Amino acid sequence: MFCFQCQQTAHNTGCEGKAGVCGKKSDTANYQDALTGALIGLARSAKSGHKTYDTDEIVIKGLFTTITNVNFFNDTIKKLTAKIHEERGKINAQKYEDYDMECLWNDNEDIRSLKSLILFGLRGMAAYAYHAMVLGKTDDEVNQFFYEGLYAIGENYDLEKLLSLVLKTGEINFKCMELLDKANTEAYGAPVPTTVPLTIEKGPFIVVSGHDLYDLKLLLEQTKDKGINIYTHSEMLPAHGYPKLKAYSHLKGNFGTAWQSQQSEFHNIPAPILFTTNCLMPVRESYKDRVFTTSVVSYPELVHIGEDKDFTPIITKAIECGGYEKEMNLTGINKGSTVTTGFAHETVLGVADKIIQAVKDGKIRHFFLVGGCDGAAPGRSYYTDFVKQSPKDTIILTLACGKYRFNDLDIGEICGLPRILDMGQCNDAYSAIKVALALSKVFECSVNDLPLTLVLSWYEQKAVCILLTLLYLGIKNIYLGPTLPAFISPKILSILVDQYNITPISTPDKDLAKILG
Ligand code: FSO
Ligand code: SF4
Repeated sequence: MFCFQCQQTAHNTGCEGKAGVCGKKSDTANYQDALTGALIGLARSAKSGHKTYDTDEIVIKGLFTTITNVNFFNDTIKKLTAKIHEERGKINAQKYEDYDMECLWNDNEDIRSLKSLILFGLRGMAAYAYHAMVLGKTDDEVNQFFYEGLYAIGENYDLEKLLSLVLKTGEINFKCMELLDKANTEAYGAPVPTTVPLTIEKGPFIVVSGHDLYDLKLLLEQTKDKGINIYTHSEMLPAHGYPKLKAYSHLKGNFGTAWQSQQSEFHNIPAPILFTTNCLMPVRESYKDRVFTTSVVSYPELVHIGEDKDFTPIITKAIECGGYEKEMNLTGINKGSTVTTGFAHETVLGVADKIIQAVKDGKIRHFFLVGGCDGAAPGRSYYTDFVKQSPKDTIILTLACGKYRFNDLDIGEICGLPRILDMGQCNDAYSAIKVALALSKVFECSVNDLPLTLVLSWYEQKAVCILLTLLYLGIKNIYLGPTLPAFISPKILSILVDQYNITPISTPDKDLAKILG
């Protein structure tokens, strides 16, 4: 096996041998490579063939399946690969070969770097396209680009051509995030500021993890009036801000913190957990019988909820487990007992006048977007310290699971606004971009001249496509950590540093002094 697609890759060079740091075994990694090679074969076939909605769906599912911490089950990966081959035959009578991923892993390091940026960006974007697709929203330009990008990986393109495709991945991902934002807000309403308890009430409950709001909505419907409470976990937290999800009185609060703490937080939990997407970690014995998967997530021996979305096995398990006997105060990592969410673009832009006046009056000196993914690397305490040390006249915008490092801190308010504003899941980077673009219009300057700095943490491939979107939009001076991606070669890094001034994080004091100085 060879895999270097995520931040925790071994020695920051690549996972090899019997298993990856995430627990993905070598045979699973090899099956995932075969699946990706088959998708490139399908893209070749689509070039002169006639792809359909089914083809798009298979491509999106296939790419999503290979994201870090999504699928650990060889059977489902092999079945999906067989479906891709079948589809290839359906859309084009001529037989196109699969691509051998070894060619990519052994290519010249700069070509490999650019092709990896495209491939990993496509994987991240596929997750967003998938969530929009289940809500009935698709976009031809987005779907078409999956084929263009996959096709390019199998071709001998030069650096210049690949670099332009890297930026195009960012451009199309912006459209894809916009599509998902539209899908979510049309289905569930625009998020509103909401306080979310971290306490768990007594009695049966179900924990829902991942990003898929549609799965959550279906589960809320099926558990209505059954005496079972529902708690979000990790990236599902922002669901509490959506009016049509908030309306369910049994959507009670949030369980636990970020994904990488699940093995200890789920230890002996008296309730089942549903994983709708990543980040699923290797499942421990103490809660193995209570983990359920759905959609593209799967793991050997766990019960998988199929396309009929009949959650009866989880409901039965919740009643069997019974929940806690009394209310449990499971506080956040900084010991806070509530968190807030729901500060998406509509809400923030709704108080734009107030924000603009506060900037003009010198009451808000600077905005930081401290967001991205969390992970187990020790260096990630940087983000907690950064927020703790940020001056009182600064606002912290945040999104994705990296927020758990600080979202339960009480760092006060400015002009009636909390200093920490949670804009949502990772895909809600769209909200942050919308706010930044709106502010740049008001202040008649470029986004790069706003009193705004992006301090980002990355872990998996959704962060890659978001980073590419920011680069496509010409956003400079991004601080990135906890380490730089192993798949970016020194030459490609120097291009990114020259053109965009991407800066690795150092220490909170030094970075704050540099930014505010
Ligand atoms: Fe986190 Fe996992 Fe949302 Fe990722 S839960 S790490 S970037 O899946 O997608 O932020
Ligand atoms: Fe390693 Fe990350 Fe790949 Fe898992 S997904 S095998 S941890 S690089």
